[in-house]
Amino acid sequence: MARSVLARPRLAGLVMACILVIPGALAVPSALTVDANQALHVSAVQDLHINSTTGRVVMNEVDVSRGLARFRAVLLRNPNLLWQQPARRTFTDTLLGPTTVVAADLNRDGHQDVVVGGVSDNTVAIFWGEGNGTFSSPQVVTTGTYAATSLLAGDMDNDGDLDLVGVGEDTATIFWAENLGAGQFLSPMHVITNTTSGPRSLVLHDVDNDGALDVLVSSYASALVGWFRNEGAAGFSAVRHIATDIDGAFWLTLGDVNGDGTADAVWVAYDGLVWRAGNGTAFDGPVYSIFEPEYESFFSVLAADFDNDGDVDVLGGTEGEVGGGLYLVQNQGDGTFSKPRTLSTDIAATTIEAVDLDGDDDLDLLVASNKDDKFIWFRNNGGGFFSQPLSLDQAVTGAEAIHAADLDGDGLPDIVATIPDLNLVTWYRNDNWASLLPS
Ligand SMILES: *[C@@H]1O[C@H](CO)[C@@H](O)[C@H](O)[C@H]1NC(C)=O
Ligand SMILES: *[C@@H]1O[C@H](CO)[C@@H](O)[C@H](O)[C@H]1NC(C)=O
Ligand SMILES: *[C@@H]1O[C@H](CO)[C@@H](O)[C@H](O)[C@H]1NC(C)=O
Ligand SMILES: *[C@@H]1O[C@H](CO)[C@@H](O)[C@H](O)[C@H]1NC(C)=O
Ligand SMILES: [Ca+2]
Ligand SMILES: [Ca+2]
Repeated sequence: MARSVLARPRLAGLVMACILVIPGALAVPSALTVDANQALHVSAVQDLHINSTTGRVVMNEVDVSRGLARFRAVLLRNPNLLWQQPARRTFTDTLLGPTTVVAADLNRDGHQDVVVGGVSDNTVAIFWGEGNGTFSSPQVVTTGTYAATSLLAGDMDNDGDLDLVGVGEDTATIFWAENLGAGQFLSPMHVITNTTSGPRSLVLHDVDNDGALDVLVSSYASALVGWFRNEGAAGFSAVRHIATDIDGAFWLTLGDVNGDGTADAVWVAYDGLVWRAGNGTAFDGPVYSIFEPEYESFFSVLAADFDNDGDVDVLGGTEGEVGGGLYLVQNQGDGTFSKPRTLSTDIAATTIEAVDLDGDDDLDLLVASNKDDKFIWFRNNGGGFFSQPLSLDQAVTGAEAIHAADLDGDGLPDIVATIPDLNLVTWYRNDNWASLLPS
């Protein structure tokens, strides 16, 4: 533990802060003094080393390992003591009302491109990436009546390039734009449905194991969680219900909740988080409740292994009259869930995504909060125990979409986001955030 803290260049700062934060935890070496305000000062560090036999951290002949360990625990819980908010990098401020954003290599040059939808003039625009953080000016790929409020990239026609699938909340439409390769898209777009009013979240997954990506959608207005089967050249089937008798469906996601090797559907119902098993052909069996809070309504949900114990947990965000909350419900290994753990009670998550931002092999949490005008992330300290929120950007009126992708080719996920009220598409470079934080 202490060894990795000491391996860092900011050693002196750590030790000093350690003493200031938790003075009681340390034996005080002669080089330390206490001032009238009870602050401790290191007047001279004559010697600071790790004993190679014992592994203990020794300062001026006094063992300070315990103090450092306590300090590390404080930092893990509140890494804001070391965290610095990254600079906002702007793609553009000229597209009107950008809502959704996704990154994908659309022209197969090995670099991530950035696609933005939902602009007020019904365009889907691509910023072509050069793999080093430089992007082209926006290229409008498709115009029409379909303002995308959610976009995903997937190879819908199995020709080896990534196509774009979008939902237009206002036009009851789910469409896909066919990539002809090299960044050209077939016009007009293919319409999967234009009768699903208010489609919200979108998932691409091969539900029936036939090698073609199907399109799953949830719609609050249509009280629908359903999927459209990709039938190849024949287009898409009519909607197939994941469940009927739906009471409100904001957000849908997939994850193998019962560990049988098939993706199950997890969604936000009016009164809580629920799931239903996939069986390799469709969705089947009872709709199980995961968590039903008393005074809040869930808005967003993710299904992933947050505590690294090999099963799929569920993390949901609520939006209340005031504020909102974030809750992790851990899978007990068999599709039953433990009591929820609270990450926050004052963040209303509009968009959430799970991604390992600090390279320690667990899933951190990215949040855009429209209500709180913030982009933030929560660091997973292991075991699904999350840090306090770390600010990526704040005072961003109408923070909407957030998505992680390596935009500059350094192997670390960066963040791309939209702020429709300010006509902004922005990104935040991950310049090795892990090095700013305790490990
Ligand atoms: C390391 O600790 C051991 C056990 O306390 C002690 O005997 C030894 O002298 C220490 N080594 C150094 C270089 O201080
Ligand atoms: C990125 O690469 C392109 C093409 O090689 C080059 O023109 C541009 O200057 C580079 N940008 C940066 C920031 O290195
Ligand atoms: C929906 O799609 C059908 C069939 O393609 C088309 O005839 C109809 O005009 C569309 N409706 C709207 C509102 O776009
Ligand atoms: C899967 O579920 C569907 C829908 O309930 C059902 O028709 C089908 O028989 C099930 N398949 C298997 C293999 O259980
Ligand atoms: Ca294609
Ligand atoms: Ca788990």
